[in-house]
Amino acid sequence: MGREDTIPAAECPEAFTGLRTTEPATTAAGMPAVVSSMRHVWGEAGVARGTRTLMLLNQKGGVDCPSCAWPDPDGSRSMTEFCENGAKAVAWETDTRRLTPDFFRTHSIDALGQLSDYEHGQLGRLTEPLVLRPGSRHYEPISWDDAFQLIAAELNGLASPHEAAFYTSGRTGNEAAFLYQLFVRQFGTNNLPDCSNMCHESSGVALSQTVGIGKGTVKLDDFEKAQLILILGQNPGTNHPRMLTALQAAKRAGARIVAINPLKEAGLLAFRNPQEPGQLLGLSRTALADRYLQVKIGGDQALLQGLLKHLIERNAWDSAFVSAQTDGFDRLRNAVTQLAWDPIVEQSGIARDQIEALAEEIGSCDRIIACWAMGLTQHKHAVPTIQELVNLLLLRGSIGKPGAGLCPVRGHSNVQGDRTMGIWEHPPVWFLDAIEREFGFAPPRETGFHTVDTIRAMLDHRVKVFFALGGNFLSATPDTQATARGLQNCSLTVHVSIKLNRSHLVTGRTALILPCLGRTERDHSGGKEQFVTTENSMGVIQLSRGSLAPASPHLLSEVEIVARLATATLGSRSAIPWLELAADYDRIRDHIERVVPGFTDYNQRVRQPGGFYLPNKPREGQFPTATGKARFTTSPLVELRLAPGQLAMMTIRTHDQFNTTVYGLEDRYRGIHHERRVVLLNREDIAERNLKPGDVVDLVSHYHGETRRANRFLIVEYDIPRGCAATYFPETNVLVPLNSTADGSHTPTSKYVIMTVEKLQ
Ligand SMILES: Nc1nc2c(c(=O)[nH]1)N[C@H]1C(S)=C(S)[C@@H](COP(=O)(O)OP(=O)(O)OC[C@H]3O[C@@H](n4cnc5c(=O)[nH]c(N)nc54)[C@H](O)[C@@H]3O)O[C@H]1N2
Ligand SMILES: Nc1nc2c(c(=O)[nH]1)N[C@H]1C(S)=C(S)[C@@H](COP(=O)(O)OP(=O)(O)OC[C@H]3O[C@@H](n4cnc5c(=O)[nH]c(N)nc54)[C@H](O)[C@@H]3O)O[C@H]1N2
Ligand SMILES: [Mo]
Repeated sequence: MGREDTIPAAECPEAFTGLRTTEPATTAAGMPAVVSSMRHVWGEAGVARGTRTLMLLNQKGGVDCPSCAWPDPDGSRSMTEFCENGAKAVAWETDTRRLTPDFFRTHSIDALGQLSDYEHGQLGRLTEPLVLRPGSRHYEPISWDDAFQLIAAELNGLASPHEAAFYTSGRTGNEAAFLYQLFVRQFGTNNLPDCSNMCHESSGVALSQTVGIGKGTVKLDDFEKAQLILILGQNPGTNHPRMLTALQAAKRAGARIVAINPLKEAGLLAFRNPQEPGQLLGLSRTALADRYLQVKIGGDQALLQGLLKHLIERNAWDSAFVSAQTDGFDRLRNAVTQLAWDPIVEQSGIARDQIEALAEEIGSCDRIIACWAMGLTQHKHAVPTIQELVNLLLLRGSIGKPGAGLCPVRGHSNVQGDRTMGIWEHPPVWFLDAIEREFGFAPPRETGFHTVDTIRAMLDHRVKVFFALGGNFLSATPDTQATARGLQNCSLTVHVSIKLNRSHLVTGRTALILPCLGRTERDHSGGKEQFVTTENSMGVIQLSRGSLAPASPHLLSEVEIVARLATATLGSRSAIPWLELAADYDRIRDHIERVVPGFTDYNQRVRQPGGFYLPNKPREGQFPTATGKARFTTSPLVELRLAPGQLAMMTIRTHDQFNTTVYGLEDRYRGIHHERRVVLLNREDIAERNLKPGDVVDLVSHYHGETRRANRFLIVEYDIPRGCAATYFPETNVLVPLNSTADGSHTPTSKYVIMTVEKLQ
């Protein structure tokens, strides 16, 4: 695609902001993290207000941090149970600046499109519902009632309910999520795409096929009982900083840590715990990874197959566990013994003796935890790769006992809970049956659209109304320009949001922004103090109660927005008392209790300090699969081939962002300062192309004869394997091909974009 037909507002402007590089850090956190936290919180939220909110973060009965889904300790918690990036998330949300309708009167959507993603966040909190009328370039205020009537008229005017799609981002609490999917299903469709489709969907698919549940199996206290912790494709120092405390405790209890990552991430190398005075002052630190394998991008499947081959050829499996608890082992044994070492070494980029040394270490342990995130899930072969990891743990009997198990580290703070609540385009039959029983209507049974299908359907006019409960669909999805065209094809696009983002600027014929309460704010819906509940990465359900005054008196809670939307749209077609439910979230929880297993005495148990764990059979060594056993799987090694000159590019997060929300321009640990338009390349790959650090290049991606282009990136020399490149998400989402998705999970392959660099003349 040329750049002539692009929609400029869809992408962050190309201007450089002033790159400076320093040596990458070899230790995470410590004093710089504390200083950075306070700078953000005091700067944006004010000193007293900001400090008070931070003290409630992740406390029992306080606010569930709106940043990542890492769990809180079950027992006593420290006074400051938050991290630098949680502090930034809170600062961003509790911003004292306001984005009022006046501002939109003087700023068109075209002018706003020229601001950067960072600048959008600095405009402050949205205060009133806004509408962009057909043909207008300016948002203007609209009353809540008129907004709901407008949406209802569009939805009810569709030829079929399947012409609407209802997206969810993973910050939405359980109560709003449950009500939302209920509304969407009573409206008549399962078109419920969500951010999970782009995130841990591959983990869900891989795990449900093998251990019978699409979630992880470890608890936080398993870390201290583990002998060995494998961390693949995850950057916890930035994205789950509180995980470093768990890793530190594990190290002190004698565990060894193995990091598998193309980059030497600071948070995998060493940690200075800000809670410990000596470490805070920089006098000491805890070394983390004992072994660091700088795998090539996409090379984990090969590496894992090499490990399995060595272990099985050395008879190093737990025969009692394998014979009693699993099936499929003989097939796996046959498959791996036939594997050749050359492709394993070639694709992983790791020498055979290193693979064998790690295999020996794994073979000497039976309490192993495997952690992973987007470095494994966003590949074409993500599902088989995660299944090789399951094979590895099953081989060692490392699932279903203390100190061992699978730990897919979730992203958004309630992404796991939203799925439990039924935000899913193909929910299980039992779930729909339970909805039918509880609410007395027949929910649709056909599979709905996931995220990529939604974009395709908007592109060919099969979806005409797009509604988003949170998130930033335009910037988070692959192929930004295609998504932009899809959104523009819609008759109506609606975003429930707390701040302005790019998805509000590239719209359907009519567009609405519905501003809602943030998690840190008091929720007095129905005149009563309400709280919401969330599920963390380890299946703990806990309550979250905001304490700050809302950013504006006009804000509604997400729950109330959904209830009023349902009332306006369904009218007398629905017997569900939506507004009564929204006036007392306990009533929503009573329904959830009767629909979703594991929520017995929900209202009572969630009020207990720390909440409660959902049942998790594999954690107890039971596997709810078709055969009642955990399943070994075999998959052929996927061949990764680059043509001469091509690079495999991963799109990753800096230390100063939450997904598409840009808090600042620093990637402190990687030593990349004040610039996001960078491409990290190996020294030899730079030299081979007659380039040098600081050169400006365009990036061109290649997929089945299609090319996509992102202009103007600065070359940074970095310690990354040959043939690999790294750039920041979302600036390079424009390069991610829409149709390049993971087999079995439809997750965009954001960590393996085949591209070339072109020097500007
Ligand atoms: N502060 C902050 N916290 C966040 C987020 C945020 O943006 N900011 N996002 C949240 C969300 S939604 C999510 S899903 C998580 C994301 O958490 P992560 O998955 O840690 O995030 P990414 O930046 O995508 O990092 C992927 C890591 O995988 C490595 N990697 C990439 N490709 C490969 C590969 O092929 N093999 C291996 N072994 N490694 C690879 C990269 O070098 C990088 O270290 O974090 C959550 N928490
Ligand atoms: N290239 C590339 N693309 C990726 C990824 C990648 O690694 N590389 N990662 C993928 C992953 S893992 C994920 S999870 C998705 C994320 O996709 P999304 O969840 O869609 O994106 P976010 O950037 O998290 O959404 C941020 C927006 O949410 C809104 N928001 C914040 N708080 C609230 C709230 O309390 N309520 C409401 N209603 N809105 C709120 C704000 O307005 C903000 O602009 O992106 C995916 N896209
Ligand atoms: Mo995510």
